[in-house]
Amino acid sequence: MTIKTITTQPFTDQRPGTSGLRKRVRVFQQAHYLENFVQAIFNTLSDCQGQTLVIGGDGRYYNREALNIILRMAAANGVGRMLVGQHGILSTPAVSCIIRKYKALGGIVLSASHNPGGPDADFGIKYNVSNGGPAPERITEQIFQHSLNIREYRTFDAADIQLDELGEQSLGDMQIVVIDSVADYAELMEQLFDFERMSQALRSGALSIRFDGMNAVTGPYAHAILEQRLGAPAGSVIRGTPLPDFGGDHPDPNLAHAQELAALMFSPHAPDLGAASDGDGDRNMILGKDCYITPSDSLAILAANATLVPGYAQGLAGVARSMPTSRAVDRVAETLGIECFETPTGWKFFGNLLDAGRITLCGEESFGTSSDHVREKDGLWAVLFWLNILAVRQESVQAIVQQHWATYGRNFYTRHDYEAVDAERAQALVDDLRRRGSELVGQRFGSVEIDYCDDFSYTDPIDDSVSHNQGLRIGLRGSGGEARIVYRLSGTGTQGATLRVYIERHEPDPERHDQDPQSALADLITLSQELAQIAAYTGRTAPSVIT
Ligand code: VG1
Ligand code: CO
Repeated sequence: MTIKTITTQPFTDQRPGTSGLRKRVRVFQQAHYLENFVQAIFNTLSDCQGQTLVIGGDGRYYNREALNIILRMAAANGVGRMLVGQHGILSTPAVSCIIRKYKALGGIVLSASHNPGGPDADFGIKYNVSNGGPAPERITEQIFQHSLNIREYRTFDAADIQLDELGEQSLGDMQIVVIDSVADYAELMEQLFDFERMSQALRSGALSIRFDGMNAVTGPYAHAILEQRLGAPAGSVIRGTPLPDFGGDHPDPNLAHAQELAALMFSPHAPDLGAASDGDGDRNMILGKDCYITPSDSLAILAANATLVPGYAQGLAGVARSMPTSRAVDRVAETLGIECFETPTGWKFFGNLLDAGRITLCGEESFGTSSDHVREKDGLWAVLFWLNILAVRQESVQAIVQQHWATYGRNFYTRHDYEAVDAERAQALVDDLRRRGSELVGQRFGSVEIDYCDDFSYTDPIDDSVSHNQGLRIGLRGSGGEARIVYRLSGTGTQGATLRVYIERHEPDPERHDQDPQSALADLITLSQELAQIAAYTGRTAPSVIT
């Protein structure tokens, strides 16, 4: 076995997006493509000699091949030890947990999250740093710069690595340890939640759950935690085996893609809690009998009920939400008298606040919620949090959300995505709206008036780093409570551009809480299309996905 240095040419499109580098599988399969990016990571980590790294993926097509390539390159780059999930499987929150627990230098997550998998679908790679969280922009930018200048990469001449049996092996001077994918994560969950109480409720039938693993990575975690440890009856976890193509479905936990679960939850046989997670296990969708909880509301409700859960019984230091997330949690923070931060989209922006102990809970409207227990969003954690609250309060999900709205008012919320539109046209739409922003202020449209229009910039309160152009915010006042429309372009898509439009209005009056968000927000939805001239720029008269 020898180290080889391979000559290569740079690719120009390896700038990491909102969450790592995501491309079509066929792009990654081009000669040297994955290798270049991985070498760019090693070049950025000049200090990986003799260090420990964690690696695993969501089991999608190309997971094993990529793992073998990366392990050989790690050995050739002087890494001391690689902790690898058995069968190459680790959920994103599990990678974060393991990096922290074993004090690794960092980790590599192989996933394109909720994007479909298979030879004609998507693959992705993301580097996480020693706090367990996604690399901050400063580091992803360095990786990109290295990728533009790369001329060679290092690899090891060796046979494929055995990933199915637990235990140690070596590759040159590097040690490879195949670890149980679930054990460390499950142990952490046991420290945070009241497993005894939840288990009693589930075993006695007082509480019931249906969890949809969407044929993706959370299946093994959900089987082990919900069914084996907590004693939920067999069958409580559906689609619980990770498949390379996720069974041909989008592993995206929303009402459109978790149809079987959604149908059950709106039927007479609905269990108390319905939930789903995404491809890599960091997202969650929460449903009750006949009710769907908006992720923004879920964050607010977890914050308001946190002290019912042992791991958070001491109260919260503060909370944070991504900018487009509804402001429901802001109201809870105000009542609790704690800080609430508004960060750009993407989990990497929560890392500093969590490390500094300024926040305990944080979340995004895109079905992401988590706390300071790891540095990633965590799907199953959110489900256990809800389960713990239900076991303590012994009320339905619907009763809990209605009481929450009665106390804080309801933030009606929806996100409209215009997917796979022409990238230049989408950028022109945003640029044009930004230019017209100041003229719009003070203008009336029907019953609302534009209060402000800005392009969101964020200064990190811990390290003062600044991120510009994070989305256009339009604030509105007028009939109903304060309202907001936000526009931004996705940083995770792999085809053309995706325009995301986020629409929100606060409604204090409980008499008006029982409306469908699409009708409660109908006037703002129309306004969102007109203000940005969406049809003229994209040729689309309706969004492709509504969540
Ligand atoms: C989307 C979401 C964002 C999330 C990101 C990664 O990004 O909007 O909130 O952090 O996906 O989530 P964008 O740039 O496409 O809007 V995951 O579960 O795909 O890693
Ligand atoms: Co994900």
